[in-house]
Formats: sequence, C-alpha cells, structure tokens
Amino acid sequence: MAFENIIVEKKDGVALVTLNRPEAMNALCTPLMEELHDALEDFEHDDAVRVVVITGNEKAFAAGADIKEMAPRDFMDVYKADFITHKWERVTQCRKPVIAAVSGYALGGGCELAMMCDFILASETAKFGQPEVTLGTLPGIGGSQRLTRLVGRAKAMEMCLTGRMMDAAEAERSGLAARVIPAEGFMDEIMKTAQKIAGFSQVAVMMIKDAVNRVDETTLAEGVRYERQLFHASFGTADQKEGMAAFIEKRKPAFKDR
Ligand code: DAK
Repeated sequence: MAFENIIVEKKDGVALVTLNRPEAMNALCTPLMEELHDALEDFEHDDAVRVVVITGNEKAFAAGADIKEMAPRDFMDVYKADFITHKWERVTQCRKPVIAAVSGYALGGGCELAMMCDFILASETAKFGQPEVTLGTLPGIGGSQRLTRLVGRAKAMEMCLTGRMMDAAEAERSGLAARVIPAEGFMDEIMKTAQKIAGFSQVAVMMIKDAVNRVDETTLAEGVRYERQLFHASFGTADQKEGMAAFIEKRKPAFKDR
C-alpha cells in the first residue's frame, strides 16, 4: 500500500505507523486519516501484525485536526458530510492493541487520536491539550468525553475551557498517559513494550482489550460478568493450557494463538 501522509513499517509482530506531515506539525487532514484507516484495515487482516504503534515526530505527535482544511467549511458542509466520523474513528474499532507513542505536541485532534488508542506512552517532551476553544470551537473527535473519563471532570473542564497544555509528568499523574519515558531511547522502549505484548497469546490479548474496553459501556456488575465469561472462555484455548503448563514446567510458553 502506498501512502503519502503516513509511513508504515512492520517488524517482529509490530506495525509502526508514523504520522508524516512534519511541515504541518502532523495536522490531521482527511487524506491522512483515510490512509490511517486503510492501514488499520490492512493490519486487522494481517497475521504478521499483532500490535500497532502510532507515533509522530519529536516535535509533534499531531497538533490537531487540520485548521487550514476546516477553516472554510460551514455547518452544512460538516453536518451533511458527517465530518470526522467514519474513517476518523477506525482506531477505536481495532481488535488488536494500539499504542500511542507521543513526543511533542498532542493537541486537539492529536490528543483525541492518542486517547482513541488503547494506551498512551509519553516521551518526557509530550504536551497534551484541547485548545479548540481558542479557535472558537470545541473538541470534535471525542475529547470532551474521553479526556473527562481519563483525567476526571475538573481537569478536563479546565483544559477544554482554557486550552492549557498538560506536560508529560502531569499526564502520567492524571491517568492520561500510562507512563513517561525519557526522550533518549524513546522509540526503543516503545518497540520493546509493543514486542512484549506481541509475544503473548493473541487470543488472550484481544480478550483483555475487549474486557477493559467494556468499562466505558456498562455497570460494574455487568462488566465483571462479561470479564468472567471471557475468563471462562480462555480455558477453552490451547494457549491457556500451554501458558499454565509452561509455568509449572519452568519453561517459556510457546503460544500458538489457538
Ligand atoms: N492545522 C493546520 N496547520 C497546522 C496546525 C493545525 N492544527 N498546527 C500547526 N500547523 C502548521 C502551522 O500553520 C505552520 O504552517 P506554516 O505557517 O509553516 O505554513 C506549521 O504547522 C508549523 O507551526 P507553527 O509555526 O505554529 O509552529 P510553532 O512551533 O510556533 O507552534 C504549535 C507549534 C503546535 C503550538 C502551533 O502550531 C499551534 O498552536 N497549532 C495549532 C494547535 C491547535 O489549535 N490544535 C487544535 C486544532 S482544532 C469538529 C470540531 C472541532 C474540531 C474537529 C471537528 N467538528 C464539529 C466535527 C477540532 C479539531 C482540532 O483539532
């Protein structure tokens, strides 16, 4: 697949997607999001891909939806086209884990794209924000909802109302980022984490992702029931037998994704 706005590399079970519009701080234009959509479709069907990493460059993960593309559009344009809906949210439908590796700015749609991933690993240079208020608008790709779920109402409200940026340490403290990683060796550590997940049973990994994601959609009792069903189902897999046998026999498991 030939792409102009992203770079895709596949290695050791990991598909690395690098957003590649450095001249525009990786602003998320429609062609870029369509390419990301197509790449994710491909990964879903490619057995060689077990984990996806989305990253940008040292200055910017992505500085938002493309303001120059949006500026001339009026209500009817965006409403009738359902702007930012279909292909833009493809990442939330991935069954394989998706990690956002954030260095530099993750603003507006960039912060929202990172939050659509399963978890965020932040370089110590990362800066997160929802500055849409400064443009006379508001988050449009789930920022008001996902940020609030991740960091709580007070911080989300303050960030969306003021456009203030959060640094990496605050993002980790607040639950937005899973972990802060030193800028030096950032991508090596990201790939190590991705490869670690890629080495586990894919069935178990997908079930875990499925179970954790239920939290946003259901009550605690329903969520625990759902988790229990998946847990029971995992006992029907060869990988559960292999994982537990390997523990008892003090050897490395050889998972077969069965
Ligand atoms: N869009 C387009 N171009 C951008 C951009 C963006 N979001 N961010 C940066 N650029 C471009 C700049 O225009 C500049 O281009 P040239 O002038 O060289 O042609 C180039 O990238 C370098 O940027 P700067 O010169 O500004 O670089 P600095 O280091 O000085 O500053 C910055 C970096 C990230 C702090 C700054 O560029 C900045 O503040 N960028 C904008 C951040 C922002 O406001 N992001 C939120 C975008 S709005 C919806 C409703 C709302 C939304 C979507 C949908 N619906 C109702 C459906 C909103 C979404 C958003 O994300």
